[in-house]
Amino acid sequence: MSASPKLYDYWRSSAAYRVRIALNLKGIDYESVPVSLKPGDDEQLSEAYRELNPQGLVPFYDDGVVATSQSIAILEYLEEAHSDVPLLPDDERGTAAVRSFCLGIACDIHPLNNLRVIKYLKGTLGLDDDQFGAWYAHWILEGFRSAEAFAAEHSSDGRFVYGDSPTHADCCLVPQAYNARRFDVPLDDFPTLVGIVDACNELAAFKDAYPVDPDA
Ligand SMILES: N[C@@H](CCC(=O)N[C@@H](CS)C(=O)NCC(=O)O)C(=O)O
Repeated sequence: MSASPKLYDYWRSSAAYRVRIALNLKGIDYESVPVSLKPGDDEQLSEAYRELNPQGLVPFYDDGVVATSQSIAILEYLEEAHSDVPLLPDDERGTAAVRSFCLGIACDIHPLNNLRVIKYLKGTLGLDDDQFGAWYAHWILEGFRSAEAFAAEHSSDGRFVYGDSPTHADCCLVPQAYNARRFDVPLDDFPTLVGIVDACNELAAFKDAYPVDPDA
């Protein structure tokens, strides 16, 4: 394994943000290699980056042993390769529940609001800002309704989605809530989720992963 794993990253990518949190929680030092998704830069679509990841999306992770795209695949790999700090419950039922929560966010909310979808809605289909805002909010609110019920059932004390320690579920929830707040989606109906996000954001691993614009 190389001394410094590389995370191909963009500060505001919520999928990359999931991985940054997991790396921090596990205490894995890594090098962040910026791939600018900023319209006009579009480095994710460059030939050089597509040679690495033909999907043209971030994140991409390479530690010299495994080189892979897809944040959930990366989280699962990190779990296998760095099991000293577990981010999945130690029983099958809990693990299945956490995976289900994560895929609810990663497969059923995030892809509907991703950058290329936004570009298509606003550019190709010509949605105005209000129509786009309604689309964006709809899919977050729809997904967060079941996420709220899940967290209310499974969180031990309101600090984490499942049980009393951080899991992949928190790695997925916190970035999705960041996206919601970025686009002013009201989260008043999700007190359990908001409490968890705010509690997680007090922890160093989450703070250090928080999106910071390098050009600000
Ligand atoms: N399912 C992928 C999603 C990756 C993804 O959509 N990344 C976004 C940033 S959050 C991206 O690279 N978007 C670039 C684009 O849409 O052109 C994962 O979980 O890694």
